[in-house]
Amino acid sequence: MITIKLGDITKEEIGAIVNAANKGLRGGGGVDEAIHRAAGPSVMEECREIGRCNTGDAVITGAGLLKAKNVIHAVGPVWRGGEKGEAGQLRSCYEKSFEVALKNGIETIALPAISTGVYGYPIEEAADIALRTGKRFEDRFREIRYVCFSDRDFRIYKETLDRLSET
Ligand code: AR6
Repeated sequence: MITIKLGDITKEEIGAIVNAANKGLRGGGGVDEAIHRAAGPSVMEECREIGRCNTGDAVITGAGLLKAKNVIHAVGPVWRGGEKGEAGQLRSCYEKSFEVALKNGIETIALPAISTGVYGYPIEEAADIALRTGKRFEDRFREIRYVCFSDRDFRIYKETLDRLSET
């Protein structure tokens, strides 16, 4: 099942939440900062041990003080105009997030709109990739939950899912 909600992903009680991380797994702003702040230091310690993660890939850690059981740190692309392979990289980081979740027996997963904040990816195009990729994995999860942080993003996700469901 695919669901879309408006909210703060750090509050989700779920198998795993996905973080929009950077290659150095060193934390930063946006959802990354919120997740590390809420999780406490253990998640950053695990990230340090892992070291780094390429763009388009994802790694898993525990979730410290969060209600989720795991955090999957996915690295989306920086938007550079759309002709530098960004779409493939964004698709890949969703695929890798789902694959690492499945490998770890996770049946419910919450995801933010990766790359659409600091990294500047246009929300309409990013939502299309996020939801198309989710639909390909839908049967293998109990729930894939997209957590939007603004009314606008929430509306765009809803409209995109409706459109994809029609075809
Ligand atoms: N819950 C759900 N979504 C959130 C939350 C939250 N608590 N906080 C922000 N968002 P961003 P990026 C949304 O900038 O573009 C960091 O510095 C936000 O509104 O967090 O992938 C990292 O360390 C937006 O829709 O991630 C990297 O260096 C979405 O999360 C870099 O930013 C993603 O925005 C990654 O940039």
